[in-house]
Amino acid sequence: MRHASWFLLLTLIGGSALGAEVEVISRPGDDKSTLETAAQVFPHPRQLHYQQLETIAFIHFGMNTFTGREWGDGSDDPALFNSTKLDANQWVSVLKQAGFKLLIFTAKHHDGFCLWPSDYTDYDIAASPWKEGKGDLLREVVDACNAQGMEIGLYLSPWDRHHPDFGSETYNEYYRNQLREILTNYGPFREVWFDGAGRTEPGPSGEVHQFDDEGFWRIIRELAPEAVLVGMGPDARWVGNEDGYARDSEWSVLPLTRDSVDSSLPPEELLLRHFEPKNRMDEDLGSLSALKGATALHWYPAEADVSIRPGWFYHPEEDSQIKSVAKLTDIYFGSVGRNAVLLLNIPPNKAGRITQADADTLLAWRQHLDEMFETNLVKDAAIRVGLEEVDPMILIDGNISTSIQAVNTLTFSFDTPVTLTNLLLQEAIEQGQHVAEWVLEAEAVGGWTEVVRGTTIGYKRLERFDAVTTSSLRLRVLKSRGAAWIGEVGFYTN
Ligand code: FUL
Repeated sequence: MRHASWFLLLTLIGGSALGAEVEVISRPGDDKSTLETAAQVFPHPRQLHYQQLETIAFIHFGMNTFTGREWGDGSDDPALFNSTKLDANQWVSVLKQAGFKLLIFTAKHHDGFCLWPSDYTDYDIAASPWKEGKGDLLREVVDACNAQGMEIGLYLSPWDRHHPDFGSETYNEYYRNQLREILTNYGPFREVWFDGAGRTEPGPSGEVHQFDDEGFWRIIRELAPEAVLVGMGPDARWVGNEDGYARDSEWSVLPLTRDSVDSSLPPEELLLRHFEPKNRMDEDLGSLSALKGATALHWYPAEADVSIRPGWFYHPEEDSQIKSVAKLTDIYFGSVGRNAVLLLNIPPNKAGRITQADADTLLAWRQHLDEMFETNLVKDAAIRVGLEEVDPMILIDGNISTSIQAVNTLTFSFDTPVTLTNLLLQEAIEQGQHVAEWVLEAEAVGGWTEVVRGTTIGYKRLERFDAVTTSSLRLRVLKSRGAAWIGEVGFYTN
């Protein structure tokens, strides 16, 4: 029953049957064809890697740190940028201890001030007094990440309130040049974050800027092929709020387009040609009714972003408003636990350090999560799918690609009663996202009683509930798009 052998078998009998990150619907408008196609869409390896990071750190640092603003207008004097104890190694070391594996750094925010000495502008760190104009903060961050084994992501704000040509094609050329400059001289980058802000703001000429999105993505695919393009990019989407919470039903398979498509094109080409950058904020993005009318579907998971403080940049007056461990844990359940990646922002202060209070909170939060998920009670269960006994290791080995096909009820029996308060479920998403409804029940005097029920699972589903003590639990998949492959199950007490 090990998924691996099933996967191997399918691999042996032919590639295309396995699906891809983009799939064309053979009979658009037909429900059966739409759902069958949806079941075949699964992540590109770079998207799978990204989803498995679970939590990503975000650093907002720049001109706004010194002016106390959130959105600079691009007129601030570079002389304001100066930091006394700036230490990118401290950032990375705190974030690493807090369990992050990727850090996204704001090399340029909306104010246009560049934190590396750019060949394409004078409005950059070389014009500041920091290190007498010889500093390169992007280099320091990338070096610290590389030295400490942290992956690096790039935030290069498309909206630029300083550049005089914003609003015209000349600015696109500038942005393309800067992308090439950064991706050639720094890296390797694993994510590029395309902010949606400023897409309706007029530039100095009064024109709303028309971004060359496709041109930008193609440069990144060429120079940083492992990087996921997030936000206004086609590989992962902004969840739709800045609170860190995903939807209750968070599907990763979304309509790519309703236009006619050339099905002979490779998935990558279909994606770059047809993807439309826009905010996807509707509550329902992936049910059958949301997919209806699409001609092609793609793997487009959610990323939920939030700051540990009210602002994205550091402001001393917010020192007393650092989110608590309990709040961050709730956010974790509401993002990672709902099939999204959590992007958590931790802004360094003017001195160029993550404050002790932010660091302490982060470490306490991670420790709390580690303790919560330390002992998986499933290890002591006898597990059956229908009547067939299965090896519990398949469901607790931390590897979603060893999985069980939930053709039938999964039953977990214990020799002595267990008490649980938390549930973890994961689908083997390298095969796609299939489960649409499930229920966990416990055996009690008089029969089975419901513990918790939900809709989607996807990469991960986490639930908390009042303590239940029982010797037998069962998981039933009630609705699924084709076969439901369960990669991991966890029962925990805290
Ligand atoms: C938003 C920006 O306008 C904020 O300043 C911040 O960078 C946030 C992550 O994205 O769109």
